[in-house]
Amino acid sequence: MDPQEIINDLQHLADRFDDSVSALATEQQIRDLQASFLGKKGEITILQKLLGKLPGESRKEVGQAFNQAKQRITTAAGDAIDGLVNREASEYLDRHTDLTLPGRAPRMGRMHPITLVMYDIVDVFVSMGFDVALGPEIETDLYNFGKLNFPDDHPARDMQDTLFIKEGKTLLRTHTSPVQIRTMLEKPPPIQIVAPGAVYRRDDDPTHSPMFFQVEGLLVDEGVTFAHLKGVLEAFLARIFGRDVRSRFRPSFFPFTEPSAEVDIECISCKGAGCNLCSGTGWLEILGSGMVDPHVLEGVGIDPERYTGFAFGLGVDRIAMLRYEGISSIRLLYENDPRFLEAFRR
Ligand code: FA5
Repeated sequence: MDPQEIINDLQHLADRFDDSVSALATEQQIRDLQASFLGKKGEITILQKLLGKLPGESRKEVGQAFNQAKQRITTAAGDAIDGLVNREASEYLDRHTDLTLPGRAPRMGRMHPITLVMYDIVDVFVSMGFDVALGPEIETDLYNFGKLNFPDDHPARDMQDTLFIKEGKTLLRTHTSPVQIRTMLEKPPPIQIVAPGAVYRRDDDPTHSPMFFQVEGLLVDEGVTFAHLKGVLEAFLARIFGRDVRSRFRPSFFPFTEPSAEVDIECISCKGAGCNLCSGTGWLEILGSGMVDPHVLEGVGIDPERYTGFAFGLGVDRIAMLRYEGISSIRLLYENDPRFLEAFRR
């Protein structure tokens, strides 16, 4: 047989495959057609048996033509099957997609109630001219206690059950007051800062959490008096709880302030009559404050004869619980149950 004739036949076979495959409607039909060309008894397989009878010099050329024809048929069969699958998929989507259905809104994240309250608190002080200062949560014993006038063996150190990292050296800060020390060591007066952040204590009950948030305030300048402290805090309480909230300053003790006062507001639940929330007292404690102790000023190189200052530290969680009445346990603020958090939209 003439080698050129075989090459022509192969081309015609591949063309015929192309023509026939485009009319087929199922994958099985395509596979059957492919087998009738390339299978054991397929037309190309039978033709290939002639290859051995060809003169040696033309075998190579004809062999290549066989390979090309087989390749064309295999590729065309694959393409035809892909086309069928795509067509079926888009027909399925056409049948089952209802473009008139409303879309599904993505779930939006929102700010945590503690963050919301913390921002509100900081905003009030910033509007009064305070700058924001930050400090590390892993603190030295020296800044958390020593420089704040807690003597080594003073029982005041036990007042705040401390989570030590290295006893006597490093710890998780128990309050935001060390930011006072860092700020005063960094720059001379006038100083007017608020320091928000997380603090840690060995505390765990419905109103105390092992990790909670405080906002510290510090103002140091010439001629600062207790009247300034009272004025700033009363203005702050009016902004956060409303103009008519009653407050009282109660004498207290902190090693780093003298005199010291804790500030209570009239119970927002019973309006002073006495209830469970205020343990029957009619008042709720929300912050500690006082005039910066002259020893503390001296310890950071500020002349206490020239400068005086006031400081305060408030519990953000406590304010959040009062603000959003109905938060009965501080733990709710830290469990991060989405059903609880979704209630605080803004
Ligand atoms: C202090 O931490 C002082 N550093 C505050 C201070 C600053 C006084 C500057 C004077 C000058 P105290 O331990 O009372 O003080 O804590 C302050 C507030 O933090 C409390 O009024 C309370 O609202 C809140 N608080 C204390 N412990 C917890 C706790 N475990 N969980 C949640 N809130 C707490």
